[in-house]
Amino acid sequence: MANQHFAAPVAQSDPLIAAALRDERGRQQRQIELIASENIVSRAVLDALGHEMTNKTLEGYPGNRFHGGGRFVDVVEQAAIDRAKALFGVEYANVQPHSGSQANLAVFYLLLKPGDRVLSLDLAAGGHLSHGLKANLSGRWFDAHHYGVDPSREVIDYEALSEAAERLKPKLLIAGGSAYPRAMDFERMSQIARRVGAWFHVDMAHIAGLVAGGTHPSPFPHADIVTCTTTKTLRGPRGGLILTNNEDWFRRLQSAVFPGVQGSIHTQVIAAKAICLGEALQPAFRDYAAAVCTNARALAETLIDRGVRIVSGGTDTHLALLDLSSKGLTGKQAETVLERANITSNKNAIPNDSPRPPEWVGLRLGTGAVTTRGMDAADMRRLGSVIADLIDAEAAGQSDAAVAEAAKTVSALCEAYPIY
Ligand code: DSN
Repeated sequence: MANQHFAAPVAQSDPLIAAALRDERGRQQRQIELIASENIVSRAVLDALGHEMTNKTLEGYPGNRFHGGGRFVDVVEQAAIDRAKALFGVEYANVQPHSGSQANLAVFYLLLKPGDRVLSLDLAAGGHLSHGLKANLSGRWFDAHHYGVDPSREVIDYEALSEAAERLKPKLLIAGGSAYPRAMDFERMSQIARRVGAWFHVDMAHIAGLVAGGTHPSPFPHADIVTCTTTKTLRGPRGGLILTNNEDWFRRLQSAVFPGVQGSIHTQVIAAKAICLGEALQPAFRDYAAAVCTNARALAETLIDRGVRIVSGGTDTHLALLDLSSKGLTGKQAETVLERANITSNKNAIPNDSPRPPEWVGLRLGTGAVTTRGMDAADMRRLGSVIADLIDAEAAGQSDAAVAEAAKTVSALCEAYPIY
């Protein structure tokens, strides 16, 4: 008789978790996902994530491991490294970080000492918590300062950034974030970094797929070091990458990841990373990346036409940031009414927003996942109109009818563009 430890499916062995897994699949099928950090991975990526490779413990790097039995994982990790290098046109890649934050931590471990100064995009201007937020280890251990956006145009104020860099003389200048909708001028930022003797680190987590697909300027050759996640627009598993052309750093970078900030690798995730990087190397991925940006523009323009203010007046990327203050709503109220109609989004700070999340007036929308489902600009105009109806109805305090109507449109779109 088969050993039940190996044979029993989760539905039999753990009904509570099986039900939650089933319900989550149903939720994803039924809802339109507009959270900018999410996407929908391929069946091949899912196959790798659920593979027995997860059983394998390994430390070290391909060909130089601390445990035996690693030859097939070596194949997988070497493929991930080679594909990352080919995709982003760089000399060196470390594919082991468990997340974008871990990748950033390894960069800090490589380049900084506790107390060193960093200069990064303010969280409320679209930055990321791992770039020096006081509540994060990066803000606790480093002397973090922030640059922001020009108050009228709401794009990075490069003059002010340059002045701050001259005054503060940071050791590391960090670009990138979670809610910045515009293309970043990496060349200009690298010039500022060089002038003040700082290293230039780009965290391209949100835009990695757009860089890979050629719809956002690449941080290379301007950045000294680049981190990203493999989720989001790159459409892969939860995990991180570190990329550089600096030969002198590479050996120390390897040690910074392991044993610096991590132990054994997530073997099955590295297989999934290799698959997603292989997918991103296909010509079709360029079409995908272009469609993501076309869709984001169509969504933003529809909302603008309906009187919703969009931070910076539009988007160059996969995301748009709505300012709901003129509608008298918080981001949380908007997030909630959208969710009642099966549209998933998240409240977000906008530049100069309240420090208290419940009072934030921003809502962040991203088009990575809907584009993966196959939706196009016409669908985005339909969706934008539905979202505007929901916001207006919520602002008027009468959202039930709008929610019911919107849910019908969402259901029709989900049926037209099924997943899994
Ligand atoms: N930084 C978070 C986000 O952008 O939603 C998670 O990646």
